[in-house]
Amino acid sequence: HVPRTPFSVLSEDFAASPYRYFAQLREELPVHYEPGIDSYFLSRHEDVKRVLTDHDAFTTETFQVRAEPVMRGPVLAQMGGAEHTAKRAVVVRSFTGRALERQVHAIRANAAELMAPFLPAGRMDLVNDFGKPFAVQVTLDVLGLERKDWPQVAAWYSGVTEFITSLTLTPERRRHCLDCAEQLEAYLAPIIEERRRRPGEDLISALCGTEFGGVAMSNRDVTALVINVLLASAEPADKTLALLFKHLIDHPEQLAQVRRDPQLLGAAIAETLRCTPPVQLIPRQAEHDAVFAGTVVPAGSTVFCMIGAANRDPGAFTDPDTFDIHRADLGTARSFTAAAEHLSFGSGLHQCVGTAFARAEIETVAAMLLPLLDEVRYSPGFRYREAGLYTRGPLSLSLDFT
Ligand code: 2IO
Repeated sequence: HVPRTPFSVLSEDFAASPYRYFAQLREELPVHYEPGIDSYFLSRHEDVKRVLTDHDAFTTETFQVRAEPVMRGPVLAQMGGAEHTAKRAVVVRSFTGRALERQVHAIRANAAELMAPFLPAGRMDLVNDFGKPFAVQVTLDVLGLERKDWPQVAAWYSGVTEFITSLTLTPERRRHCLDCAEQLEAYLAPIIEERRRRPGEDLISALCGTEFGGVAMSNRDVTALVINVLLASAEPADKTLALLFKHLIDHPEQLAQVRRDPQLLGAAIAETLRCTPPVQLIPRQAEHDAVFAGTVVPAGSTVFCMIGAANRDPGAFTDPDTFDIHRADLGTARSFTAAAEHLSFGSGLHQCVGTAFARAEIETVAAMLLPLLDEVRYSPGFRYREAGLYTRGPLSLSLDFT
């Protein structure tokens, strides 16, 4: 007989197209153990939701090894109690309300400048020509860093991201990632000192002015949260924008509706996030033995929540594999709050702090692009490819327009 190779999230087949495997995983392997990395993978909506919301049973301690070495200190997701509440509030404040209104102006200015050179030719790679520089420049604006530094910051931050989002890492790559993190920290150090002396309206200044328990945040603590925001804001943004356009191009009727009524963009973004979440995995650590679908996950285990699989669970969404901005169970407004049914922003205490910002950012730029990209279509010969197991998105999206 021909032995069947056991399923592995580390296989080339899974990396090429994970969506093909999700139904079978949810039905037959809802608790998949991956021996190569000694971790469990959960794919059912109810199990993922439980892990993300039962904070006592599933901790974020795994970030100590998965993130702290490159974040140079603790990120928000690692904190708890009063410290978490206080520091989270500072970050939330810089991404909502008046601050968000200011940012929308910066988003428009960045987008206009970046798209201009590609408009006369009628061709643009939405990922590499536009999305990536756009995502990083917008984040630099929020942090109060110089936009001209973007290529350098982007290079360092991709090393940091690689460390956090790789399931396996060679010693050489690990060294490279740590080098990137050290250089990013060295770049930030004098800027942090300067903001302590002369604060502005940016997030770095706000963090420098934050006290917890009567003590100002240390350089280490500020650095970690700056890198935290840099990553969380920049890494998923170009992916979400490109995925939104891909879904709309693949569904011309829905594209036409969004063109006629840009108010539908919120729903289109929410449905894009549900169908193809840019962050596919969220790790936690089991505090005690836990049982899922009859399988024991032992205390101390690393558990990966498979967001893409959970979002397509027929127990949570009707006809889950269909992209439909009008789906009755979407709830556009809810999709960007703690009441969201999709899990693309996580759930519970550590749910994404940037949900409102993410919506405003993608909505603003998509509303600018749509009227400029008339008859938008894939460039001749373009072959669509996605990459990534942890964060996932199009490698490129070459578009022609009139
Ligand atoms: C930065 C993975 C891009 C976060 C992480 C160590 C913590 C946390 C996330 C997201 C997105 C990044 N995890 N943001 O999944 O802050």
